Amino acid sequence: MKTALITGATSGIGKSTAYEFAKHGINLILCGRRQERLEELQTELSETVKVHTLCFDVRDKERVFKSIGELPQEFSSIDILVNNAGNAHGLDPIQTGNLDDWDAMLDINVKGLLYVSKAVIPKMISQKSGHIINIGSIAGKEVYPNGNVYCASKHAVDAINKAMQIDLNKYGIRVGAIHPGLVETEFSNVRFKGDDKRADTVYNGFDPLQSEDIADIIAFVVTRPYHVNIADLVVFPTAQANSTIVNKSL
Ligand code: NDP
Ligand code: 8X3
Repeated sequence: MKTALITGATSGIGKSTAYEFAKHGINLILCGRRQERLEELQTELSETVKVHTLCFDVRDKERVFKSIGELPQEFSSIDILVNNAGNAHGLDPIQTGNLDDWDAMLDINVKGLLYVSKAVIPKMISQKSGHIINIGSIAGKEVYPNGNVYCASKHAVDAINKAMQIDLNKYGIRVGAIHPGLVETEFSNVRFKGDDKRADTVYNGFDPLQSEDIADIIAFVVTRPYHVNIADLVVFPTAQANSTIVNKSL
């Protein structure tokens, strides 16, 4: 039985991936900051697979390394890492951007992903196998108005994904990124700091992706034969052509 560590498992894409992996019999290490949500997931998913939860902020270097370094024996070898934790904070032009938002996006989406990866990779190297899925974004392939620092953080994820593919190649570790377009999750509620009305407008008038759509793809990616590595995948809702063109008349 395989074990997967999923960051950002308390909501959206990470949460749906936890449910999808459980259906495939994959044991779970679920991470996030919201302890209550982690407990709810543990109660529910433990009926199907073994579940361990880790409550930490990915920005907290020490907690990240301690938590992953001190995993109980039955969870200590990790076959799959889903680097999913992340968010956009704000949507402002570069000249008026909020410095705390910038710090949050770069510290969580980029540095947090690096810390978790550095804590997990030695385990995969010693096992001579492993699979890292980096959740990027279309914002890591294009830049859109007012997306500036979020786009920079996701371009960094795209670069880190490619770098991991090169550096980990000799260890037989699979590395790939999935870059979704618009997925209806708590993403926009976080981006607009709890302004739920504004968040809803992002997904109104068309059929956006749901977190289950991405989870389904992640499950497909990790269930391919070991010689198959899906390296880089962009996924849009049908109504979306790129970051700025969304057909709301369908
Ligand atoms: P959600 O807001 O629903 O989920 C974000 C998850 O990240 C939560 O589980 C949250 O958990 C976790 N998280 C956020 N900050 C931290 C932190 N500092 N430390 C630990 N965990 C953290 O959004 P999505 O599911 O949509 O986002 C998941 C990923 O998908 C992100 O990387 C996002 O950039 C990417 N993405 C999203 C798209 C979309 O349109 N929704 C499109 C393309 C990419 P908690 O608060 O409990 O810590
Ligand atoms: C999330 C998709 O277009 O809001 O990464 O940046 S977008």
